[in-house]
Amino acid sequence: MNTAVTEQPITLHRAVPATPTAEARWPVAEIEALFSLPFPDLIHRAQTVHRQHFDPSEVELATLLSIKTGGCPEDCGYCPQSVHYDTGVEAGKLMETAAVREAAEAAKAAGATRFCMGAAWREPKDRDIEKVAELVREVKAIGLEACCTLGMLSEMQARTLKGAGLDYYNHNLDTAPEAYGRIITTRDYQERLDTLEHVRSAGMSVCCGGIVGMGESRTERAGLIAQLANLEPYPESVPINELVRVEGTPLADTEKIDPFEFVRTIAVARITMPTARVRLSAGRQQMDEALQALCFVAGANSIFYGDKLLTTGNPDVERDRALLGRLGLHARDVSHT
Ligand code: SAM
Ligand code: DTB
Ligand code: SF4
Repeated sequence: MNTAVTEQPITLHRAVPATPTAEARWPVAEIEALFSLPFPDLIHRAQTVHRQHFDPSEVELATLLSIKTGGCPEDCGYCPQSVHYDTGVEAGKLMETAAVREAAEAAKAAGATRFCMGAAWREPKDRDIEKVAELVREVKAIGLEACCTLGMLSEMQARTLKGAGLDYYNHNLDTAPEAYGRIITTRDYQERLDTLEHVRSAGMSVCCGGIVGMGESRTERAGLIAQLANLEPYPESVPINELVRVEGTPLADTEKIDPFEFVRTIAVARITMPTARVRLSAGRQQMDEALQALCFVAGANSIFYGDKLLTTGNPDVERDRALLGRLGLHARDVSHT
């Protein structure tokens, strides 16, 4: 494929450079200043912004399904699905359509409105995209919002998925540019930004966030949020994951992040990306319910819903329903929109 000829220089959605410039909407230093606010002040600001744009008692329920598990050639230091680490995750094939349909129907029946299909690929092959496009059509026919996370995507592949009805594409920046090389060596930051560009130019909504608790500094956490918040436009969906420390991965023994620092990260994401769905993502199984409640107060308004993430556990649906009930929160309902 002659990409040199077909690729246009695109400036519209370009992220700010790693070193912030005067034009950056959110300089890293300003984001760090938010992180440093007294906790009640930070939460108050986040709640105020949240209430300007959302019903503060509404939470989106998104169900994840690993449609192709394990055997990934990338070396992401957090990931149990990388071939580089011995984590006990077995490599599988792409799931059959009927099994995916069944999982999507079950997610819908349980109350989810978004269904996210994840594959342990560095990048899909064109023939994989054809198969995933079929899965997207199935999910849309059930009446769910569809999201995929399949690794790096070319512009053509993004267009094919958009044509099949894909609403969101998830591709995380994971961490700040300066921390990135400590975590992943097999693809660079710019390649991630390029995929986001392809998703945008195909007309899909962007789901992009990162992981905290990988041993990064507060400045680096602020650097991740700056990258996200300075995307033009910023992502519609922002998953904030706490590292799930999986035995066998290089990050398994990383010190656990202070829970209040995790809440601060959610609040700062809410303040800097006011209209985004901020998702309290991986790591909930390791959190107590009071901490999750604080995350909702800090502006999180989406969760992964279902007893499994991709390969690791997540609270079961009864427990989540009970938690939302105890907090007086309700699930987002898209049937009238
Ligand atoms: N292979 C594709 C890719 O990396 O782009 C898609 C699937 S990958 C598992 C999606 C995201 O899951 C990663 O970018 C990372 O943010 C998150 N993730 C993976 N392992 C994790 C872990 N142990 N803890 C928290 N988040 C994790
Ligand atoms: C995201 O930001 N978090 C999800 C989803 N996007 C694909 C994945 C979390 C994976 C946690 C580790 C696992 O279960 O394998
Ligand atoms: Fe592969 Fe994605 Fe895991 Fe990285 S995060 S090893 S690309 S499955």
